[in-house]
Amino acid sequence: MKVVVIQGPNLNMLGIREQHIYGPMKLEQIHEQMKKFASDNGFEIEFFQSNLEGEIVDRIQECLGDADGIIINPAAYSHTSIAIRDALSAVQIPAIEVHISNIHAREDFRKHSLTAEVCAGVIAGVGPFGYHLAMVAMSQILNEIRAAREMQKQQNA
Ligand code: CA2
Repeated sequence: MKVVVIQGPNLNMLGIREQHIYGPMKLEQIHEQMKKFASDNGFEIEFFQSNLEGEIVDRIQECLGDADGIIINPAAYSHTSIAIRDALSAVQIPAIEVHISNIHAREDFRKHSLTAEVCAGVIAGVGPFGYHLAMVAMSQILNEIRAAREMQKQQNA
């Protein structure tokens, strides 16, 4: 089974600027930890970061028929992008949204996420550890999907 991790605009700057908000960890370090979790738990993982809304929409669409789960931090697009929300909704692949900061404790414009409403779950405010929690949640979801497929196979046999 495969999980695709999608990182939105400016997250490539993690660990370089604004460490008081987002901490000292670089995106590559976060991804290394996720890679280890995936290999320990027997699933494939791919990473994608873009600063462009359309590229994120394209990457979500490419998940169709290819990925079993999506972990996404749409960053600022969480609060503005109907296009990313529609793409997540269209592919019907379980997605977990991650926010490093607690968006509910920040400016009003960050408190609402258009994309979170079409995700299976949301994790916010626990720093980069949120990506680990998303992996734990996703592996649970994938196990449930696997078990449901097995059951279906047995019923069809
Ligand atoms: O808390 C999060 O993960 C956010 O998705 C991060 C976004 C922000 O617009 C959302 O409201 C909450 C911003 C990502 C920008 O990341 C930077 C990292 C280092 C330096 C500058 C920006």
